[in-house]
Amino acid sequence: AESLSDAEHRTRTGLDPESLRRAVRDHLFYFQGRHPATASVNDCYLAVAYAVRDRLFQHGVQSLDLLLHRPDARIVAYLSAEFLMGPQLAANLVNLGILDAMREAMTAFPHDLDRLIDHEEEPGLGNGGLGRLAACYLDSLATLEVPAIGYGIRYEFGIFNQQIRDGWQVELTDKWLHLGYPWEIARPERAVEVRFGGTTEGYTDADGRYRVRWNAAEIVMGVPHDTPILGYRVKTCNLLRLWRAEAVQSFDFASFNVGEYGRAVEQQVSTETISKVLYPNDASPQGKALRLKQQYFFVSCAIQDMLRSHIRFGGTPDTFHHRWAAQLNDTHPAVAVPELMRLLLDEHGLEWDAAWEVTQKTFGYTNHTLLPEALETWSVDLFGALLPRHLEIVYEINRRLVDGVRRVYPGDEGRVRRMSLIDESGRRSIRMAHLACAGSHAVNGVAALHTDLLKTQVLADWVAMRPDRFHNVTNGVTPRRFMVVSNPGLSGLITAAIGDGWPSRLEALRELERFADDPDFRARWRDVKRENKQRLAAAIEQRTGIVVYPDSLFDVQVKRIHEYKRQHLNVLHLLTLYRRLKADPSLDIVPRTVVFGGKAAPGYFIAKLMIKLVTAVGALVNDDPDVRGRLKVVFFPNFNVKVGQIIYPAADLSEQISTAGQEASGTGNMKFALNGAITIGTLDGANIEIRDEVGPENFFLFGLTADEVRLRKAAGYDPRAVYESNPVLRGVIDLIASGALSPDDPSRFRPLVDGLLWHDPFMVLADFQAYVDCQAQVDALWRDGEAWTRASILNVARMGKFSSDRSIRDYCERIWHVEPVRA
Ligand code: 7GP
Repeated sequence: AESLSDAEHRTRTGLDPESLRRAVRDHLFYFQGRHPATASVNDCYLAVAYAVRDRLFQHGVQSLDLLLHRPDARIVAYLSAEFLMGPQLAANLVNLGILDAMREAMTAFPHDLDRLIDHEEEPGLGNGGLGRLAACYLDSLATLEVPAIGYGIRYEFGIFNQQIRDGWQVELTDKWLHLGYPWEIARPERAVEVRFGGTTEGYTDADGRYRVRWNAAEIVMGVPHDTPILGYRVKTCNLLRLWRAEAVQSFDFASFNVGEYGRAVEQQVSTETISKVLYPNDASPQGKALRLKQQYFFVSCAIQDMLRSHIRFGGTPDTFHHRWAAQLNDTHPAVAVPELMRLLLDEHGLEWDAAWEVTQKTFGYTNHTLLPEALETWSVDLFGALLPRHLEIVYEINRRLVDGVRRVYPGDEGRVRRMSLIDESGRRSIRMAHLACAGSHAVNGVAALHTDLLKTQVLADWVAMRPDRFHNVTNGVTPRRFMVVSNPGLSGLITAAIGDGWPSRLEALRELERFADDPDFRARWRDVKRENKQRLAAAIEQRTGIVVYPDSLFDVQVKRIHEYKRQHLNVLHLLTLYRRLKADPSLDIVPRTVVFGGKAAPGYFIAKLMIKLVTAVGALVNDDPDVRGRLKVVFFPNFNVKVGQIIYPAADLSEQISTAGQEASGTGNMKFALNGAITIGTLDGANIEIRDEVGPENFFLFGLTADEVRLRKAAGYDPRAVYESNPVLRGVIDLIASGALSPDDPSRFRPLVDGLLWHDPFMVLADFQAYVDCQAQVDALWRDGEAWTRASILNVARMGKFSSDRSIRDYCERIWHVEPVRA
């Protein structure tokens, strides 16, 4: 029970139901101009959001704003081209501790709180794992009371909305701003200028020193938009600061005056294109000029903003790194390295060595993928045309780097070529990962295996030269959003058992272990899961028309669609089950509902074909009288954070089946296990660490290891031979190839089948039998409901390591060297 002083404190700070009710009513009247009786859902949503935002800012004014006046505090700047924040209302209410109070307050209005939460659209300013990780980290930074700002781009259009039409993915524009976005506040008075193109020239300054001036050809304004980020039940409120590109002058008056109205706005349109749309490619950059412009745009805004506040509050350029610890979320912001150098050298007059020391001490670099096609490079020509001064600086960084390599390894020109920032094979290009390594004091991977592979393969030469700069920081996810907000049933049950400290001290979940053998607790655990499955079943029927049964095993794979993630391996298993049932309709099988979800990059043909394959299998299986509802296949459209919050709590089985060595970490794997799903997975990414924590007996392991994959490939992998020697595999492959799944176009899936038979770079066929056998073990455990529930409880109890709070503590200690500041 709450103490009296707590309740008093709430009233005084406007957090009690009566104050909240008044605040919502005021916002309805004064912001929306509506009377409660006639207010629409959106009116009520906006009024509630503003009332909540007021309370966030109240905290914010007391933390970050005051902090800037304290010269000693170090602030984290998380630089990321993507922040996949998810819906804000419920998460903010939970962090403020007023979810119930607001629910009560809203009984006086025509729409209840849950209706408003459901109405909210999310800002989809990210593609997948990397963007969502950034959002989890902001939540944890605030919760741990570490001052931080997330810097990124305020895309007008985020990740596309996915519709499924006739089984195919169709992309629709995401208009997340169309009903108004109440969580942010624009700060036009803090706009900064960003320049592009033009030329550079040398000159001698007043002290007789050689300097460089950049005469740019284009100027763009960056306007910051701030969203407050409140920690869980603390007073720290940090900031997400996203930049929108705006033309310096809306009209070119010269053109306007001669009557060319169209020409007059052209420049404005082209400028504002910079923050127009998020590139929808997960892990395969396109090398387009606009993308480089986006990267430089937000990075330049961020670094200028950081320098400005540092100096305004009494700092000097040479102490910039005392104030700021900046993290590069993959290489998208890597141009921050030459940008900080440029500002320190050209605008603040530092010498090279001093500027370089500040730069290296400022930055850390996190790598998120080993996929060769995902390692960003920019053609030297393009880079030089847009950023001529930065190209000079990159060349100078490289000259010194290469000198260093030659000093340590005389005569080893192969090594020089491999480590150079410039790839000289073919069209010359800048290797952004090398630039990020060169400019950072710390480089990290996102799970133990990934860091090992990074160190022994992709960045081995860098490790040889600077071994102590490499670290592992295993990813984590926020238990506030992914348990408290999205799974109130389970959270309530856990709190009733072990108290309410676990959301900010996730290791405390261990105390659940002693309930794993308690029959009563197990029964309640199952009840919660069943309710969550009913909710998902209703959502599935509403969105796809498919009826599924909550008593079946919910077997779920949601994530971006990619060959390395092997959604097609899952499909091969499904078809294996289907063929068994067709051969013997009276077979006693475990009823399963197999749910898929995820977006495919619009230009990734095979990924889109995989979606069509899933829906085609659904069409074949779902209404087959021989199947009798024992197998259901669902493609849940438009997977995003909001959909995830319905799906993770309802899953029994979590599919984490990437080819070993390919998935850097995975974070969905953590969200599932924290909600009581048991994982079927390979030894890849963080799966390895999850299995170590939950115990091998509570994890379904299958497949080749990363080493075995490598050896098998080196020995000359022949997928055709696997196909020939396995009749079950042959059966399913032949079924797909036969055209039975695509009667209107029998050769539709040929590219997929041929890819598997002749290349199979992700070893789908090699792992097929192990996967099918492992799924049989899943069935066996499922048939023993008590044993399954026990394993489910133990999974949750042992997942404490995967809170993003732990990850952020690791970054603070090992990479950023920052301390919490109590607001
Ligand atoms: C993802 C990785 O694929 C995933 O394994 C990891 O959990 C996540 O980052 C967070 O670390 N990578 C991306 O989302 C991505 O876009 C390209 O990588 C740079």
